[in-house]
Amino acid sequence: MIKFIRIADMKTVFSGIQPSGLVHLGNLLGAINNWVKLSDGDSKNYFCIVDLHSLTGLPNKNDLKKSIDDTLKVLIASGINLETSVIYKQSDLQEHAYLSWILSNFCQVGELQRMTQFKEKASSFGTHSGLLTYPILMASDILIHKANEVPVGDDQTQHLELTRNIAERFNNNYGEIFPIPEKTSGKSGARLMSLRHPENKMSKSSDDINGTIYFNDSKDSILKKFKSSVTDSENIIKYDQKNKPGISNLIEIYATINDIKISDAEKEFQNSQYGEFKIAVAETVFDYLKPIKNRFDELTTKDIDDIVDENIKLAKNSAQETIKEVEEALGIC
Ligand code: AQP
Repeated sequence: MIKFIRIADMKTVFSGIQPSGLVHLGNLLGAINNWVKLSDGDSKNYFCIVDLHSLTGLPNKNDLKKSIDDTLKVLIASGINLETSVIYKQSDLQEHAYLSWILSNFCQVGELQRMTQFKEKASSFGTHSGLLTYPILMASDILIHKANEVPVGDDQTQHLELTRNIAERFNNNYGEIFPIPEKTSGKSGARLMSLRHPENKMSKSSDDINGTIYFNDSKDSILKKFKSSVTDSENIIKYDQKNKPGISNLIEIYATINDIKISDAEKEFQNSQYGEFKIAVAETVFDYLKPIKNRFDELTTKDIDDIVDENIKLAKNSAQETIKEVEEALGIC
């Protein structure tokens, strides 16, 4: 087992997912798919269920518990290589919140108020300070493992930029403790849109669930959702995000799953009708999700408990090493 010592020049990857509902195709193609690929490379990887973040949505206790368990199972079932990767839950590691407090001193209130996600979410949930300071906790998630690379969807670009600024300010004041992390995305799939409202991103908490494909949707449901997806009246399968957001989204889904170029997907369907194309995309999605769903169903409580027990120790070791360095740098040890 390679797992899991800090080797000086080994790249570290961190990414997280909120247990704020059922994992959807956007999470899978925008993030988890890339985690699976990275986990077969030579980096050490931390993939975290960021349950403290999801508290900003004031979830119901039972929903949150179920969502944490399901998200953990999806990550394990997704095919992430557990030899090179640690999967754990954020609230099992209090070091995240501790570092977040320290880092809050390196972040301006105005920067937090300018975050697009804060503006959007503050209007739906009311403005509590968790929504405002959430990006500092995200910075601490990334920096606690000294991550060099953060594979996330495009919606997280602004938060990652803030993390980089926070790390630079800390380093400028207290010495080179943190690497400055880079955002990475796959070739495509970094921003999947709702099938019903292609101007909005596909999301767990969307009002219209028919616009979101969940990892455990049945074949019937997937077909229905794609058949009723919003497109345009041209009947030309061409990628044009501005004028044809619906059909472009379907092309993107097809190309990402098949790992082909957008132009090759366009060529493949140049003589097809929208109806035919929608069914082809739906079938591709079903075939992609099927093994994940099967592995999810097969996982036993013992499998999961064993993975959780081993992984939390590894994550804790890494976090405690960083905290020790940070405390020494600050003079609070
Ligand atoms: N539509 C998307 N397309 C591509 N990537 C996406 N991600 C989320 N939506 C899309 C990426 O999935 C990872 C985990 O996301 P998250 O659950 O932590 O963040 P989120 O943006 O809050 O996800 P949702 O589904 O939209 O949840 P709600 O509705 O609760 O806000 C991240 O890498 C994200 O970029």
